[in-house]
Amino acid sequence: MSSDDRGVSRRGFVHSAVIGGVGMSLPVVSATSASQAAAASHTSSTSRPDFTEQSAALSPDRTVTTACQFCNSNCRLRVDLKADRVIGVRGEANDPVQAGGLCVKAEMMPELVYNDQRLTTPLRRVAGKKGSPDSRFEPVSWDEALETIARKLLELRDAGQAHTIANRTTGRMLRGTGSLVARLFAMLGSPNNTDVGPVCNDAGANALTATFGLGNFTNGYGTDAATGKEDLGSARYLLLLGTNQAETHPVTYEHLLRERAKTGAKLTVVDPRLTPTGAQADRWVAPKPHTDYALVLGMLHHIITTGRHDQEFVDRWVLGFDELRDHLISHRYTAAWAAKVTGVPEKTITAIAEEYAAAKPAAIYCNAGISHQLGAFDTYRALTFLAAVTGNIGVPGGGCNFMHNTWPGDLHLPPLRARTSDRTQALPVGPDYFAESILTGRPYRLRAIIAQGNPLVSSANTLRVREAFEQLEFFVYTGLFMEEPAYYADIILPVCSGLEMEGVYMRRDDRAIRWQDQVVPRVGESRPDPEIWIGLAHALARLDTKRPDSEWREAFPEKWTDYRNLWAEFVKHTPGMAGMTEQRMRHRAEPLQWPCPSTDHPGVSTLYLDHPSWYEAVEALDAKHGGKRFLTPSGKVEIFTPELEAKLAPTGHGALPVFYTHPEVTGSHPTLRYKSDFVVNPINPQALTHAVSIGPRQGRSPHGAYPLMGMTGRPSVVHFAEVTHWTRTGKQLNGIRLIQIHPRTARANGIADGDPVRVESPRGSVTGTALLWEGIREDTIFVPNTFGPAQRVGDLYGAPRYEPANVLPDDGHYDNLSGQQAFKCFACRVVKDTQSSKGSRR
Ligand SMILES: Nc1nc2c(c(=O)[nH]1)N[C@H]1C(S)=C(S)[C@@H](COP(=O)(O)OP(=O)(O)OC[C@H]3O[C@@H](n4cnc5c(=O)[nH]c(N)nc54)[C@H](O)[C@@H]3O)O[C@H]1N2
Ligand SMILES: Nc1nc2c(c(=O)[nH]1)N[C@H]1C(S)=C(S)[C@@H](COP(=O)(O)OP(=O)(O)OC[C@H]3O[C@@H](n4cnc5c(=O)[nH]c(N)nc54)[C@H](O)[C@@H]3O)O[C@H]1N2
Ligand code: SF4
Ligand SMILES: [Mo]
Repeated sequence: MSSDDRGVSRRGFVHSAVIGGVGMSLPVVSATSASQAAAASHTSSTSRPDFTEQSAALSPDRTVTTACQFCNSNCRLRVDLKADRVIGVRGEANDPVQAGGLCVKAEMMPELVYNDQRLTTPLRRVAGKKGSPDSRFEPVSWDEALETIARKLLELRDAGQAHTIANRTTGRMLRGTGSLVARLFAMLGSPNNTDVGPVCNDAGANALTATFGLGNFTNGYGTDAATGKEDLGSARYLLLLGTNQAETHPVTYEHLLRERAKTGAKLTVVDPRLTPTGAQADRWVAPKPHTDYALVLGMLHHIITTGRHDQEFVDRWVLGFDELRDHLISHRYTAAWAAKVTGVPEKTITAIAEEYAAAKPAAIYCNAGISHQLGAFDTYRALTFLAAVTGNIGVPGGGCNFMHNTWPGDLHLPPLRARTSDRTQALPVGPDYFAESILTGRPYRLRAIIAQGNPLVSSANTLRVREAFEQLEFFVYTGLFMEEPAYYADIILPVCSGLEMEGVYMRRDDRAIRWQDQVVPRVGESRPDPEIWIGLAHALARLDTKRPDSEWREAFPEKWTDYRNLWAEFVKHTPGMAGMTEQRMRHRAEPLQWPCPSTDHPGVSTLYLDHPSWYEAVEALDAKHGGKRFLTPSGKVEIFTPELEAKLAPTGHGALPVFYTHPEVTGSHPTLRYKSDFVVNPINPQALTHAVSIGPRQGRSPHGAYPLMGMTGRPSVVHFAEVTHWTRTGKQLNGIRLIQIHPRTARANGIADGDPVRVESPRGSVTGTALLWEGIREDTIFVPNTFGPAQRVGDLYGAPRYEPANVLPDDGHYDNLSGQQAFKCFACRVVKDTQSSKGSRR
């Protein structure tokens, strides 16, 4: 190991994370230039001596390469061990995108291993009301735990209630777990193996599929090996909406900034608040929350009516351009109209539109700030039209880079030979319908849920979710710690953290994945998820009286508990991944991108690129698409087709987007009304959904009593989901929930910086500490999510136990197509908290 690669990785980002914190006192809109930032990070990384060299205590015996389990920058980790204990975590210097980088969270990977809060054995409830902090559990063997679950699942199946069994995934799992769950649910006869996608960023995938054919992030980081050209780094314009990459994808964002320092690309960041991402931008644009949809329609109108679109690309590749132009004109979605809705000056809207249309190539990036809106699908569709009409799709440095729509999703196992029966229609898309189902019995009542992840913190309207889980007949929680849902569980199953597992875990946004080696032994009796599901299938084999046990065992061979064997099946049976073998990935410093149809194919960076390597991949994905550039029915970019219109119409939507927003956005805007009947969801045909109509808000505006709008989002670069709240470093660096309020708004409410405050919405209230921040709209406050009342590690640092931010948003308003929850807007008020806050222990 060279001292250089040690230096780059261990210092770089922890260092800049600290600078980020201090930056709060800097003038709000001053953007550090990327070149300054790059220069600063270089000096800090290479010019200092490395005093770990020749340190007897800190010279590793061996180093294992693995990957970080947190964000989608998907850093490769070199983990140093001494006497089989982790003594250091370094970044991969030989990956040009990662460039040795890591963020502060890499150091928390070993803290998940060496952690006295870890669950170490399966547990069974022995006393206490569900949800009560006094719930008591006792250790049981794996066999007993899995047989208890199997018995309950078979009892429900035998009573004709298989459809009332549901599973809810999280993004944090070994890849392929979902395929095992799907197989087990098919054999049981339940359609409700739901994915976390609808609460994360599925709307982006759904929109991409409708317009271009594939539901994935369209471009890639680094050099495209097929063309030898830089992909996203070659963008001349970067338009970021609702993504705070500096804190949520720091290492890939740093790569973009490095490349931008070379190209001089202009960066526009659209976010109602100034973040470290916006701090790097040429222009920060702060629309009213939940109105990006209008902003994009206004941009489209301006580009098309002033002839700034790419007529040649449109003529050759786009269906429905004329219909779109007529639609924008007839609805008068002008930049002036958009300015009124968003609060962004008209000349700013026209300027961004002109810059985006003129720069070639121009790349769009979006993440949860767009996905967590009521109109997520339609907003994303409008964004795909921006790229389509300007010819920014299928080109390096362009595209619609809708984050977290990465790969793999659907990994295929060999065909299931066991009998399966027709399944009832699944609940309306999205796990966040669980509470509604349990509490109202509509369309039917769920009776048993198995969960990965944390619905008691991450699902909207927590108070309602609690009520539902108190009533739920049978609940299995799988996780690392005694988190909030554990207190509602009948059975608790301990899972491994990232360093304890071999395989493919996280993935980079651009469809790139890495192989990770196991670094340390498993903690206690914890198991990786695939092993849990194979074990459950074998428990079902032992107890099922209606199906020969051989059917369960053949469907879930024991040898799949070795992840390498499971991966080999995926490689063999999943279209477009024949080149992604364990042997090939294991030795790469860089991750490998899907699709990748053979071991000598470099993997695809730019989707839809008019290039032989793309057409080769298309052939492997689906021979019937052979020769097509876009994977839509027509082979072209589809803005409007009569078929698409007919498909979406029963849900109340159309191919051409009509503006609406959340009823709790201030002002008077069209919004959604939900019909009580169910229709089949056309973009998710195995599930039902409610149809909607678009019209004025019904009932009174909530803003008399709740004059502000609240947004939620990640607290800082320090925390990843709930997991890092269970590490000492996490709670030490960011144990307090800081509520961002504009100084004028704070003053008007008698609030000073650092005051304890309470944020109240029509649903509930949360506490926190006021952070007066000029970089936020005066009508908007920001409430960090992922805090929860069970996070006892904070007690060590006097950090309060907090109610989850999700007591604030409404679960009754969601995108009826994608299932996305509107986490990013709720009517609220903020008051000084006169009583000190203590969260309950759930
Ligand atoms: N208000 C608000 N709510 C939100 C969001 C928001 O921005 N605002 N964001 C939404 C988004 S984008 C997402 S993705 C969801 C996340 O929602 P979830 O996936 O439900 O929540 P996490 O906090 O990521 O899940 C953490 C849990 O995963 C467990 N865990 C960690 N690793 C593993 C593993 O390998 N296997 C298993 N079985 N468990 C594991 C941990 O023990 C912990 O219980 O939250 C959503 N909720
Ligand atoms: N450190 C860290 N990194 C993470 C995660 C984490 O928990 N912690 N989670 C991972 C996961 S699962 C996900 S999905 C991603 C999420 O990554 P991001 O999307 O970057 O994260 P968020 O903070 O949820 O939201 C991004 C921004 O949206 C803004 N926003 C809110 N409302 C609006 C709006 O109406 N319009 C616009 N334009 N912006 C709005 C917020 O102010 C916020 O700055 O991050 C991943 N990476
Ligand atoms: S959290 Fe993300 S940026 Fe930080 S080390 Fe892990 S993968 Fe890299
Ligand atoms: Mo997410």
